[in-house]
Amino acid sequence: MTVITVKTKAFLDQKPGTSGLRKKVKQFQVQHYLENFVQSIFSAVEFPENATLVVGGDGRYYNKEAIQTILKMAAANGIKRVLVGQNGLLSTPAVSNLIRKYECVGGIVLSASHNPGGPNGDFGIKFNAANGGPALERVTDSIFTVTKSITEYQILESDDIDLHTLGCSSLGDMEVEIIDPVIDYVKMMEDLFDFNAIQTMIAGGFSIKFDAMHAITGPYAKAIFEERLGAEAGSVINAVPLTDFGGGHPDPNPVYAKTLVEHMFSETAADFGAASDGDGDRNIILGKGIYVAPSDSLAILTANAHIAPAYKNGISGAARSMPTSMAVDRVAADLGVPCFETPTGWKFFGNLLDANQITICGEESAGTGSDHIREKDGIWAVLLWLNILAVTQKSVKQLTTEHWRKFGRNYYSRHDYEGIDKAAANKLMNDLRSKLDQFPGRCFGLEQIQKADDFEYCDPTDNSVTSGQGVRIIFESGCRIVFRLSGTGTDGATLRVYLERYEGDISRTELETQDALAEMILIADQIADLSTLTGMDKPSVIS
Ligand code: G16
Repeated sequence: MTVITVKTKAFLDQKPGTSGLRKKVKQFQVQHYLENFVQSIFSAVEFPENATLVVGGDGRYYNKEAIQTILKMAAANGIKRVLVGQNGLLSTPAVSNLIRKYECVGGIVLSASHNPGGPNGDFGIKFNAANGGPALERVTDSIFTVTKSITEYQILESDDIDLHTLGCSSLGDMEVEIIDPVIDYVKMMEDLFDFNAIQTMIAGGFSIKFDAMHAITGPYAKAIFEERLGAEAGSVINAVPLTDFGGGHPDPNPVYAKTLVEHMFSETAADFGAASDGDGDRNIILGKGIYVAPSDSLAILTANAHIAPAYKNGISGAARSMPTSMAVDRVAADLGVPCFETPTGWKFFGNLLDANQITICGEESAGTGSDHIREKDGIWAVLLWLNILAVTQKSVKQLTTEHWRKFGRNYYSRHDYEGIDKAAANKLMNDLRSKLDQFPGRCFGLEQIQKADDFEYCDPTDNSVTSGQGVRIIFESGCRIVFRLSGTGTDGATLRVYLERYEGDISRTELETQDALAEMILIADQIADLSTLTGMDKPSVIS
C-alpha cells in the first residue's frame, strides 16, 4: 500500500457554516471536493503523534463512501488509530462521548443533521475537537483558509475497509477499530439517569412513542427505551436508519414530525412523545395533547435537572443561543446561577462547558444538552424528561403548565422562510442593519422599540468576539423579534424570524401560541417588509 499525492484545485465555497460544511450530495461527489476539505482538516489541525480519531456519520447517502475516503486519507496523513462506528454509523452525541471517553484528538462527523438525504439530498462534514465538541471558529477559519489555496492531497492506495465486522484491522500503518456504535452511549446514559425509576414508571403502564425518523437514533432508541427500559415493542417508530430517511425530512418539528404530533393530539395518544433528527442531537418533546416548545423544554429541564442523579448537586449555570426564548433566564435567576447568551451554534457553548461556567444549555432549534458531552443530545433530553416525570409522577402537561404558573410564559415561535433568493435575503438583512439607529423609540400600536442591534458575542473565557449574529429588536414590554439567516441550509437562503412575548399573568399562560404572538407577527412584517422581500405570503415552517 502506497501513499499517493494527488494534484487538485481549490474550491472557493468550502466555508463551514453554523455546523460544518453542508452541501448537496452531488457537490460532494464532484471530483476532489470531499478530499480537498478532508485534507484541509489534516493540514490545518496539528495532530499529535499517536493520534486517535473517531469517524462516523448518520448513515445518510454517501456516508460509507466518504468514510472509506477519510480513512485512506487519515492513514496517508499519519493518524495512528481510528475508531469507526459499525457500518459507518455513529450519532453526533455518540461521537462526542467516544472522543472524550477514549481521549481521542477529535472526530469527523458525516451528517447534514436535519437536512434531507438521498442522492439529491444533502451531505455534510464536521470536525470535532479533543473536548468532543464542534471545532471553534478559529479552527474552522483555518480549515477554510487551507481550502482556498490547496493544490494537492495525500491518500493511501488500498482496497476499501470492511466496515461491518467488529474488531481491529490495519490500513497502511494505521489501525482501524470497528466498534459497536451504541454500547458506550447506553452506558453513559445509565450513569446519568435513574433507569430504575423510569423502568418502574413504564412497567406501571406509562407509554412512549419515539419517532426516530428513519435516522440514526433508531438503534440507540430501541436499545434504551425498548430493550433496557421495557417500553412496549413498537414504541420506537421509523427505527431503521435509511440512506434517504425514507424520503422524509429528518427535522423534528411539528411540520416534519407531523405523524407523531397528530398521534400525540389523538384519543389514543401515548403518555410521552419525542422525536430526534438525522444525526441524533436534536429532540422535540410532547405529552398527551401538548407540544413543548424547545425553549420551554430547556427552561423546564433546567428547573428540574436536580431530580436526576447526574445533576443532584445542582447546576453551575445555564446558557442559551441568542434567538432562544428567555424562559431559561428566569429559571437561572431563580436558582441563583448565571445564564449566558451565545450566538447560534453549539460550538459557542463548548468553552463555557469546559470552564464549568454552565452545566445545561440549549437552543430554540430543538437542541438541549449538558456537560456530559460537548454536543446537544436528543436521547439525553428524552431521558432527563422521563427521569423527572418518573420521580415527580407528573404528566408532561402538568409539569409544563405548572412551570408557566410559577415563572410566567415566554410565548415563542420561529417562522422560517425557506429557499428564498439569496440576494433578496441579504438585502432584507442589510436594510434592517442600516436602520438600526432609527428603530429605538418607534411605536407600533402599544409596542415601543427600546433597543435594536446586530448581536455580538464576547466569549468570557477567551475574549474572542463574534459579530453579525442576528438583528435583535427589543421592545419596552420585553417582547423581542430577531431576524437572522440560517447557516445550515443548502437551497438559496433561509430567513428565520424569531418572535417572543412574555406573559406574567398566570391566568393567560395557556393561549394558543400564534394568537399570543399575533401582534409581534404583524410588526415583524412591517419592520422587514417580509412578504415583499421574501416573495412569500406566509412562512414555510412555523415551529
Ligand atoms: C446546527 C447547530 C445549532 C443551530 C442549528 C440551526 O444544528 O449546531 O447550534 O441552532 O444548526 O442553525 P441555523 O439556524 O443556522 O440553521 P444541527 O442540528 O443542524 O447540527
